[in-house]
Amino acid sequence: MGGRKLSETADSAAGTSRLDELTTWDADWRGLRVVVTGIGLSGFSAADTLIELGARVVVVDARDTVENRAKADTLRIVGAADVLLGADHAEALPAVDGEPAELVVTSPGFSPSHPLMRAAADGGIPVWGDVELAWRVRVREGRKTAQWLTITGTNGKTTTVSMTESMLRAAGLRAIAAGNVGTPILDAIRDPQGYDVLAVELSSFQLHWTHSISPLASVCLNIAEDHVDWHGSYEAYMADKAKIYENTQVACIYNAEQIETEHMVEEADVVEGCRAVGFTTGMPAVSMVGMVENLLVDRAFIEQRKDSAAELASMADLGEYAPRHMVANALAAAALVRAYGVEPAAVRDGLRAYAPGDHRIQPVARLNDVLWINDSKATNPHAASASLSAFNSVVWIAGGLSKGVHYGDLVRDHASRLRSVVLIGADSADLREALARHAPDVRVIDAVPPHTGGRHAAAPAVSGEDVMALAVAAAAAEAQSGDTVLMAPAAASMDQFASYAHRGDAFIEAVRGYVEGQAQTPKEP
Ligand code: UMA
Repeated sequence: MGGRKLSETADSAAGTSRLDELTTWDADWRGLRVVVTGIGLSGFSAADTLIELGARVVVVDARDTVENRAKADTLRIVGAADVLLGADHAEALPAVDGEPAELVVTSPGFSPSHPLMRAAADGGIPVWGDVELAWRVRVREGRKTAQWLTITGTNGKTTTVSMTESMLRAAGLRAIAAGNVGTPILDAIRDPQGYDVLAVELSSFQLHWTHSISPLASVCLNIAEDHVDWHGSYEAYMADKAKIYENTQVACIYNAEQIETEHMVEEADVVEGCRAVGFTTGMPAVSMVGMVENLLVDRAFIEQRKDSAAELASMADLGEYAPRHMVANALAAAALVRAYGVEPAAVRDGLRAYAPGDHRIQPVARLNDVLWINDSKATNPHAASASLSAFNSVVWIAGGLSKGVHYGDLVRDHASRLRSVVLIGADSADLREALARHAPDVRVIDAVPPHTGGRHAAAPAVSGEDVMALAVAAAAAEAQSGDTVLMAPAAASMDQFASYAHRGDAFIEAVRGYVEGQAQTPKEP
């Protein structure tokens, strides 16, 4: 870690002098020609903000849907120069009021290889994400300026950001979890009451398009292969994740059990005086938070850290199902809020108040000594591995959009705990192949038999609800007393479901249907 001046930004293109001045809400944004790409959650809030600031805004989105048309109408009413919907508009950057754009503000989903992003790069037009824009407008006369605590990682971001929010609120602060977790960061920034602290979840996509943010404290929880298709390579994905630490002011928090995150901190340019603080589920060394027996403790933010530790909370404060990675997330959240100055009692109270979100190792039912768990949020191998580790004998429901990742290690590491695997997903060939190679003795069952539409594009479509009902029926037939049926697909959901939440809901509904069906089945005398 080395100190550096904060005025250095990473705007790559030349001629950014006007943009360099735009570092507060009250700066002169009037007439700035901006193309906003995407009219989803973040694109809409970015366009709306820029219009409020007086910029001239053209919005582009490849999808011409009813929902997007309604949003387009709203933006036109509030003053957008133009809104262009449809695939034809996603090829070349439009002009704004007849002149080239001075700035592109993109939604996170647009990858650097997208034609519009390429056009911006070729034309020397800077590209900011909505998070960069939010950072630039966070200071506003007459409003309080929130500090940012930033969180990234392949898994556990949403849990950690929610725990962080809960701890901050327990300390009596006005705080909100924003960013990738769901509330666009610009909506949080524009809240009229303002916040003391923002707990900001940042995806690798958002980090890619972020250049100058300077959080009070930051953490990369862990790193494993994901989103390779978007970033182009694992190395590029890691490099974007590492940006979380840039310009951090007080504490860069790393995972002491994953050396890559420590290396990221070592390489980061941070504000002079910023400290590196580790978190571990083992005994903490000096400048770490960690565990001593069943207590979460702090050896980083207390004066006598050389020879003592402060108790933050106990395992019991984390609730009934607290696998190891949940403890790690709690420790990371604790380190973030301690860097801000939150007292230990608020860490404990925040953990007690925290209710885990749905779809994350969520117990759904227990019947005939079989536990049914929904982990639809396990959209990649790393997350699925964490939940498989928590159970001994598993009927595993898995598969979906693989996003170009590899399944070999996952299957090899967990082959011994698998009773059988029920495959969902329109095409789970990669996972099937890994199972054949690394777990040849484990039975693999297609939830949707191929001839009814599972793996053949020409076959009739099967709804997500039907897929899950078939998967649950197949898993029920496999499961024996003491088993866990775990739906942790290690893949994205969008090939068969609208989202991971839809996939999880379909699972819950199917399990409940199955359980009710069992209750109504007359028992043998
Ligand atoms: N679009 C295009 N072309 C593209 C990509 C997108 O035209 O190549 C358009 C789509 O037609 C759509 C809009 O852009 O109308 C969607 O933009 P987006 O995909 O960037 O999504 P948003 O609705 O803006 O939501 C984003 C995050 N989505 C993604 O990063 C994909 C949300 O995270 C986040 O909650 C929201 O901003 C608020 O900050 C979701 C997510 O799936 C939960 N994140 C990924 C993850 O966690 O793994 C990264």
